[in-house]
Amino acid sequence: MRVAVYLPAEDKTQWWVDMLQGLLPGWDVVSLDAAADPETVDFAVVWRPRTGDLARFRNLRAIVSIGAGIDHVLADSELPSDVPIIRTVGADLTQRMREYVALHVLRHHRDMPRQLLAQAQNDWHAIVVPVAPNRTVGVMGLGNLGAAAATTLAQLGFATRGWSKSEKTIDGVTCFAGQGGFDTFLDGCDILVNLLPLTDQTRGLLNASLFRKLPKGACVINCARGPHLVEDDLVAALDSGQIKQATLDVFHIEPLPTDHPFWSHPAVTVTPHVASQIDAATGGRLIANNLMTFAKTGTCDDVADAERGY
Ligand code: NDP
Ligand code: OXD
Repeated sequence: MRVAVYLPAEDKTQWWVDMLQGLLPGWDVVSLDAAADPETVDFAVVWRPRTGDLARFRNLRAIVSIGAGIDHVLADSELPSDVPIIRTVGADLTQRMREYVALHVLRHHRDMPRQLLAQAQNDWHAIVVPVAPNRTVGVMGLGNLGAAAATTLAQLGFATRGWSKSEKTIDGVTCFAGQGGFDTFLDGCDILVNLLPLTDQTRGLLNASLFRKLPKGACVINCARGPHLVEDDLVAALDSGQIKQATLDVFHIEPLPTDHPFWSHPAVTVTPHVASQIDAATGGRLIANNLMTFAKTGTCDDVADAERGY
């Protein structure tokens, strides 16, 4: 079997080539750019491939996304449409996202930004906040990551809601579904967490109309994809006080340009797409296992539904 690997950073590509080669003895793992005889390549393992990268492999059996999202693969307008896309997911990724969401929800809940501001002014300023059961947190997207994050928040005691496309039942979480449940889900959410995949239906969903449906002073955490957010709408909502604070892990352009206003906005916390970065060794093992299963059986657990976009 031949595997072609691509990540935007050349040194990272070589690192992944070497690691996967070690995990797939007897296979031939090469960098996508160095893949001679493209028609002999069986699998591509990619993060943010360039337009046309995958079309030249005419006999691909599957494409592996080095990540949970497949939007970065589907963004290629020349993508061969009939090749299955395999996500990279697992307990490591879920655990990391639980930690990130818990950290930032608690931070907003306990008003840490204001507490740190008081410290910077040598101000012994006790901020008393409601207890978690009196704070409503909503999680948009109840897949692998959203369901785990919502469960963690419920275990911490928050009044937790979730929203997904289809109906769900999750212990301790009040679940809403579809467009019909959207406004009721948002109404009263003090802290909103986005864990939706990026699709035509979800692009731009974090916008002025949504912010108006939240209580005044709500906080927003976007740890899914940058284009879910209409950036100017967030800045306007922060400036008017409709939204009190935002934590943003993902952006339209990554790395976030050094002159982007989010870097210095007093109500924005920026993290560099690290909410849940699978460690490469764990990711490599997951990918190698999926490739071996797919090569043997023609499928594996983590095949995404490219038509619905996740
Ligand atoms: P899943 O595919 O497992 O779950 C997606 C969830 O979103 C499902 O519950 C689905 O509903 C729901 N959904 C999709 N479309 C809609 C819609 N139009 N309306 C309402 N609900 C919808 O995804 P994961 O949990 O694995 O990952 C979510 C996203 O997180 C990824 O796509 C990626 O973009 C992002 N991510 C970010 C990381 C980071 O470090 N910042 C790391 C990893 C992922 P249903 O169940 O009914 O189909
Ligand atoms: C992913 C990511 O999709 O890291 O896994 O964003």
